[in-house]
Amino acid sequence: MKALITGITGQDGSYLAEHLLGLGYEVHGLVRRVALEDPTRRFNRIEHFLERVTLHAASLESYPSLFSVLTKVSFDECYHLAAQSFVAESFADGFSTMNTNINGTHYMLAALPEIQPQCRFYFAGSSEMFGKVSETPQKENTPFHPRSPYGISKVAGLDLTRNYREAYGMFCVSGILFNHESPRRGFEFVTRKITSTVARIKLGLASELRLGNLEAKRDWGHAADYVKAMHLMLQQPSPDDYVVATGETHTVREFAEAAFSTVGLDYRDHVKVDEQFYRPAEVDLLTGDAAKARRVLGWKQEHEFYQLVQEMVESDLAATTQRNSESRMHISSGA
Ligand code: NDP
Ligand code: GDR
Repeated sequence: MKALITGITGQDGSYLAEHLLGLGYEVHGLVRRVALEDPTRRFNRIEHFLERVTLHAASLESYPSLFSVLTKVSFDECYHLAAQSFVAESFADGFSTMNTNINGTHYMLAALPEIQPQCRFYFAGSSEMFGKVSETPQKENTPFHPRSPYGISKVAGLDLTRNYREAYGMFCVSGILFNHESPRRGFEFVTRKITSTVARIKLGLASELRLGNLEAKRDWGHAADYVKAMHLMLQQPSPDDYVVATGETHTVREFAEAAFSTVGLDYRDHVKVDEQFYRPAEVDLLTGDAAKARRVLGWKQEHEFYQLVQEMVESDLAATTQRNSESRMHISSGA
């Protein structure tokens, strides 16, 4: 089996590639040319399996570059994960988020019926599509009310994916994934911002953590569990969309409390609320109902919330300790 992963350098792309390699897939990844030119910095999540995957340079902004990759190899499955994925950034530059996320998805879908109609397609939908939720927990048929340019772009991506399924009879599915985290999460997302700063505070390298809305509630799972659901969705006899979530919700405050207490600290001594991290429109509460994914796909989560928090804090403590001692050696050697 041959799979193409767009966004292979991201959190989910790296876990999905590992999972597919473990299943014996030939894995290809789509990366930006700048990443190929700066592999040490840009490939940090995938460097441990770089030798086992084939990378192709392309940009979501360029239809010809995507078309060209799709003409080179015949893929059985395509996981379209690449996106501008940071919600706050989508308020700062909604136009580029829309362009990358909507046109990028449309380009991928438009190329497939012509060149590779057999290729099964996965679109990375998001709980952000539910936005101002009309029911709790949210499930596949809960109406969408996105609250950010990012959320709007994901609704458009899901609609495009469904339309290619219905119009061209292609095997196209969307996963509606709730927040999922890991030690590979980007530093700007709140969980990693918290765990990386907890590590710095514990080691005496920082003293405070500035956050926005502490009362926002999220359904946080582990990325390693969620990529397995993506793969399962493409193994079904017919294409369909699925919610993937834990069904458990916690506030940002509770995440911070748990992360600080992992290293014996009290979050109230370090967390400061800073208005600059508030969003123009907030998604207050997300809790997913993954009953369909469990029933039809046989999917189950293997990590629970406090285990996830602990894993992230411990990983950041180890990495920060190592970086700190390397820079001390650097200074004492006079380099
Ligand atoms: P990341 O931000 O970690 O990764 C995003 C990936 O997209 C990176 O590989 C990035 O490449 C690539 N990318 C961004 N812009 C472009 C572009 N213009 N051309 C080519 N590649 C591009 O996201 P995650 O791994 O967390 O998420 C994967 C997908 O799932 C995203 O679509 C996200 O919106 C969606 N999602 C994520 C959830 C989560 O909780 N993690 C929940 C629901 C949906 P580069 O390394 O070069 O920047
Ligand atoms: P989210 O994740 O917007 O849910 O999108 P993020 O971690 O950025 O925010 C979660 C919640 O925390 C609140 N918050 C802060 N957020 C950040 N980033 N920084 C802060 O300092 C801070 N303080 C409070 C936010 O307001 C928000 O309520 C993620 C992304 O991975 C999307 O791509 C994905 O689709 C959704 O999850 C599901």
